[in-house]
Amino acid sequence: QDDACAQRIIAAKQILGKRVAILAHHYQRADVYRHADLTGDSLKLSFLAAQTDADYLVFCGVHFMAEVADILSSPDQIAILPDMAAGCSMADMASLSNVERAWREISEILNPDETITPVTYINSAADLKAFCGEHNGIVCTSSNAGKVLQWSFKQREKVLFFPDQHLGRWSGHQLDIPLEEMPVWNFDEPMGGLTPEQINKAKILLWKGHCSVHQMFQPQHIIRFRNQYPDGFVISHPECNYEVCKASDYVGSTEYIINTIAAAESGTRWLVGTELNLVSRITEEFKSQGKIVQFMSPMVCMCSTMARIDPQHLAWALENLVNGNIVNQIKVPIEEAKLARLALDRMLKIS
Ligand code: CIZ
Ligand code: SF4
Repeated sequence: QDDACAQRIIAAKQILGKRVAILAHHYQRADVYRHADLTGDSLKLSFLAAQTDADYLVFCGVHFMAEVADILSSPDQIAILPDMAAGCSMADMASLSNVERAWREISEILNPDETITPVTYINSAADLKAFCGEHNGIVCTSSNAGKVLQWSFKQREKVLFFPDQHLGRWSGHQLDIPLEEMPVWNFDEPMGGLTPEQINKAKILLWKGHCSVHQMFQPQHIIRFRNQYPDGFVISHPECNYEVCKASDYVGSTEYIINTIAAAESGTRWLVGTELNLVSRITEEFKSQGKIVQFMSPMVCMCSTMARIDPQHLAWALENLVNGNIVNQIKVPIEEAKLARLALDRMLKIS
């Protein structure tokens, strides 16, 4: 059955030719990833999407990535997400209404538009990127969060960082901001559950959001590895919690993780704290170079929402294109896209 599906995908691709580009994120499952024309992290994929002449960008990733591809590509290109249920649980932890409420509540004690730069991780809905565009804020990725924070502090004294508290905390820590100046804004409570003193003192207000995949990695996984392999290296994604990042030798985005291990010497051993599909793929890839790459957790940590993009959905979306039907198009409303583009362009300019 798997084979039959793969054959359908290959056949549809052959008919569509250069009219279609299949993009796959690093976290994508192997049976989908193998059909990709372009691969990378969300930002790299969006750039690649904007550069191709393909009419249809079939995005094998999650919803916010297809939105960014739609925003950055030309107006006549069409972004398609093979399964609309492929969301990002972290992105869902920040909604426009909750962020707007935070902005209103903060304005009871200080003028947020004069004192706060809103920064949204690329893992967020387009309307939040638009909010940042409108309020002189900016987007960041896991590759450029530090640079984006530095830019933000040049604009205003404070940052509201959403949705990922861990990326915000780690990036702030890298800039020597003390943890007590980075309180978490709990949107379930009035005033984020913070006192006016805490808000006044804060350099970064972190959002109560996290990645359900990366939260599974724990410091004891690293301790166990180091006891067993004292010469081994530990590399983690900044969506991991602070203790895990602190205990790692290297912390960075998926592109950074891949490039760092690629540049390492043969014979080295690596413990990697990020999504399982990516780690399994590079374990195989680097084996031939004599590098041992192992997954950080004893549990299976996969991005289950991204895994919804399976060969069946991909085949279905492609065959519809063959028949002249566009299914599951991701189209960000024009005004929202314009504002989101502002916040994205600010990031692209400094990174
Ligand atoms: O931006 C991306 O693609 C994500 C989700 C992670 C990363 O570090 O590349
Ligand atoms: Fe979202 Fe986590 Fe999946 Fe990344 S791994 S897309 S942050 S749920």
